[in-house]
Amino acid sequence: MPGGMEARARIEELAGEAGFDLVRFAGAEALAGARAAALESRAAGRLAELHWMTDEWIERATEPRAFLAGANTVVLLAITGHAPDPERPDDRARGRVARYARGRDYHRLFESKLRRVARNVREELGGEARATVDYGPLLERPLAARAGLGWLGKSTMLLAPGFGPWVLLGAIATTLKIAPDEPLQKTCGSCTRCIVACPTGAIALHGGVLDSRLCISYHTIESREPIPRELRRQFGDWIFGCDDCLDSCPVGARNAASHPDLAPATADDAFPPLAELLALDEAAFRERFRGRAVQRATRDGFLRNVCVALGNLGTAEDVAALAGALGDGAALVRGHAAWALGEIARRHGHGGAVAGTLAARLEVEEEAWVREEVEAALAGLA
Ligand code: B12
Ligand code: SF4
Ligand code: SF4
Repeated sequence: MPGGMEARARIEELAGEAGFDLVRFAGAEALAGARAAALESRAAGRLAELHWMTDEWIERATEPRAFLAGANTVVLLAITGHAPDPERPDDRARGRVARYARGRDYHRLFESKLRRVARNVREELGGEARATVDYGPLLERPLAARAGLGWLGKSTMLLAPGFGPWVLLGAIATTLKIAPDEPLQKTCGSCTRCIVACPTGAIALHGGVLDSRLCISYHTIESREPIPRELRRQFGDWIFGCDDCLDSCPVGARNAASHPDLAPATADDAFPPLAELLALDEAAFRERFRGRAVQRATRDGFLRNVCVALGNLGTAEDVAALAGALGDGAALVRGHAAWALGEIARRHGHGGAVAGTLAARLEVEEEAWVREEVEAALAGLA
């Protein structure tokens, strides 16, 4: 079985042909430090309700040999995605989608590229090879740090020299023995910009630790629950993910290079007009976001996010759409629509009309949590 420099050079070539921007190699030993840190985060509740991230998942995700028996090397592959914002029309209330999710779903992009490289590793180089991206069972950031692809920043993002946090990661474990790259001797130094920029204080003051319970990205993408009322105003216009800690990072900030397969976003992809999104039923949601990462939020979760953004930015123009959402089939949407109506009325007046709409809902609403949201909104208008 060929290994060493020959295999390394061929894998670099295959990765380049598949369209990866960066490739580095790590040894496949267990990630003991990351395992301890992740288990501690889970025990402390900082992984929130990521149900799939059990202790067993963490044990496996920090043991490349559980992912691929006999693994000797993990190849880390990255593409860069820092497309600049399209111009934001100033016509009506618009939300904001995290940059990575504005175009084609990068998971699909990675899956086909990684599969191609892994197949070639098996067929040409004769090693076993297994690929994974994001939701697969390997912790990618600590592996990428081990491979010297970047360093772990205070935002918890992996920062790659020249690109900063604007890299997405995938990995291929292989039985081939390839000399690993060295970790970088770099740190964030005295910089604290991401900690200051985070609207909800989700990053620990000393950096390097994230509390998902406070993270906008967690709530708008992963959580299927109500967004805690005390956090909603901090969400601003984010409706899927959040880039505030990435945008604040000076590393790679001036490099707007983006992978050609991540299509440049249109204004409506990056900043969708909010009110019209409330009209999406299940089928229309699937159609509107076909092949996009936004689907992960689910229709009800996404409309919940839209309501929160409207509560933060909406005007009298948006009251009719929210009043409609107050009758939505999903309690999650109805409850957040009530909150948003209360916020708009508080900011823009129209308290009387909104109070009437909310009171009418209370007459028919049966869900206890939604009733509580409607009552809280009414109390705010009293
Ligand atoms: C769960 C998850 C989330 C969760 C939790 C994130 C978190 N920070 O824990 C939520 C939903 C909040 C999230 C948000 C985002 N995510 Co995310 N997420 C993941 C996922 C699936 C697992 C990460 C995880 O297990 N976190 C738990 C913590 C405990 O582990 P960790 O952060 O990976 O590793 C830490 C510890 O191990 C510790 N550590 C490591 N070694 C050592 C050694 C010692 C001694 C010690 C003490 C500690 C230590 O430091 C690491 C960094 O803090 C990965 C993909 C993957 N399979 O790895 C993507 C991933 C991390 N996410 C990614 C992205 C792009 C994002 C967002 C930018 C999306 C967005 N725009 O909204 C945000 C950024 C938020 C942020 N500041 O991290 C990218 C990050 C790329 C990069 N350059 O870092 C990844 C790698 C996906 C990918 N395939 O590219 N994400
Ligand atoms: S993604 Fe947003 S909310 Fe989460 S840590 Fe970064 S800035 Fe804070
Ligand atoms: S903003 Fe500063 S502290 Fe935060 S990750 Fe970037 S360099 Fe590190």
